[in-house]
Amino acid sequence: MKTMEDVQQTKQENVQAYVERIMKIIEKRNPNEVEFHQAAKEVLDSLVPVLVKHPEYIDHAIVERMVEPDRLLTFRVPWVDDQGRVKVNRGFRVQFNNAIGPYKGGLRFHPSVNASIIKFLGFEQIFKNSLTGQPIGGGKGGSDFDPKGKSDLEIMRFCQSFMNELANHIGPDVDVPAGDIGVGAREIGYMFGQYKKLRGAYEAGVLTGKGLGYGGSLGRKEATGYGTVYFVDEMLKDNGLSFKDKTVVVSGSGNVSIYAIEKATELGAKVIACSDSSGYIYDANGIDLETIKQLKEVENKRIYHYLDHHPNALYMEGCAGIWSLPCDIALPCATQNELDEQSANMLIENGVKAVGEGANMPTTLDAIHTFMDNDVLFAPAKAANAGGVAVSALEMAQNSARLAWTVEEVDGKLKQIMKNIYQDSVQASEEYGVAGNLVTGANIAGFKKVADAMIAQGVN
Ligand code: NDP
Ligand code: 2IT
Repeated sequence: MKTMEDVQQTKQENVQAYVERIMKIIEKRNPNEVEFHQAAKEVLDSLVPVLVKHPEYIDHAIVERMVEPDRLLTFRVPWVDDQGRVKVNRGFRVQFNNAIGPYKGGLRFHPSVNASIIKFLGFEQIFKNSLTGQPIGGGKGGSDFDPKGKSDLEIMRFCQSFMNELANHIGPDVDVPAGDIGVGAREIGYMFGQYKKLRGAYEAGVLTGKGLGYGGSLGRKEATGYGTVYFVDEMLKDNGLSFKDKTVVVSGSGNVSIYAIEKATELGAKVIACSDSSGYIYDANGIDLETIKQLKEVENKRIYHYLDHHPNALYMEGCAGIWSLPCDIALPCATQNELDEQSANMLIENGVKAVGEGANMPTTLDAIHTFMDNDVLFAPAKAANAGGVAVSALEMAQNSARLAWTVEEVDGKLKQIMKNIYQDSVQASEEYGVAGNLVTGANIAGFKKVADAMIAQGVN
């Protein structure tokens, strides 16, 4: 006779096989899109326990529907450089899922951008946005345009041309883009200006990350980095630890990194290293953030210029070497797959206690497993870096109400949101039998809300 355990085992195996079949379909339909496959695999593997417990999600083909975007737009972006030459880039917007709110997600301008990268980011955004507790769906976009070395006027002409097409597909209740790599307040300003011109109307809530003088929210610039540190702080506290007197390594030196460094330092940590795509700096005294801000936010210079101001610091070529530095806490805040298994092993040998993903998918799947197998506390991106998009949703709320909240109000809400995400992820991990695994916990918590909304709204 079959025992209850046998029945459970069979169910588990059936669901595992079902998930593997969906993974095969994804690989066949989206050939060569390795980043999208990676993001989908991580989520699908973690959904097995929730699908075993809730077969209705299988009956309603929720996973099959979620992995296929509502639409993927690609378009030509022609622009004229300062020498009068015509250039052509490719623009993207993926509108993945709007079951719980308008599509929402950043725009990335980087030469590596392609359909795979935009789809991995858009897919993850569905679950991240759900975790924030705010009414926002999942989307993402960008272009293979390289902002490096471009003049301000070239950036403006590119942004205007990009918006000439994108404006046909977005709106405050439709799809609300924001920044990501290579897109900050300057680019959002140029795109907002063009959208306003094309619409002949002031629709403040169409973009977030706007300047403070025209509808931006206090605290948005800092939100992703601060939020990551708030989340990691919750995780540390839950395990009897804190940032106080810890040695921290933060990769990157862009928007997320700068404000992660700022908050970690405020909480008593010493951040000893950061990087850009060329290399990393190490300052045994703790990084002087004002110098980084001046170099990256004002002068647009490479990170090695830190040594012009701090000659005792060290600069090393190549960004991955940053993970060879001994530290208690590692915060990858630059880009996808920047921390591989070899780097994970180096960090573990050097005694790392916690890793928090400020960037999207910075840790490879092998490296995640290595951290977990070695009991390193691991804060996954969808949960840990959700503070940026959460404050974007607060910016939308302020725009709708035609109000501007104080920085204390926004930061207080951000802190509470990060706490809630941590608790929801922990609770889901316990409920589904993988206590302590925040990757699975966050994926399940984000998934369920969207899945339930999709069932309620019928097949579409
Ligand atoms: P920025 O453009 O401000 O900074 C990006 C940083 O990462 C720079 O230091 C850049 O170096 C480095 N970097 C970019 N690409 C690479 C690469 N291929 N290899 C090595 N280093 C690289 O972007 P953000 O700080 O906004 O974004 C960083 C990460 O955080 C991304 O993964 C993004 O998706 C994620 N994120 C951002 C949010 C936001 O609100 N901005 C919200 C949630 C997640 P260099 O200047 O040399 O290119
Ligand atoms: O990856 C992300 O969450 C972002 N780039 C921020 C998106 C947003 O809409 O604020």
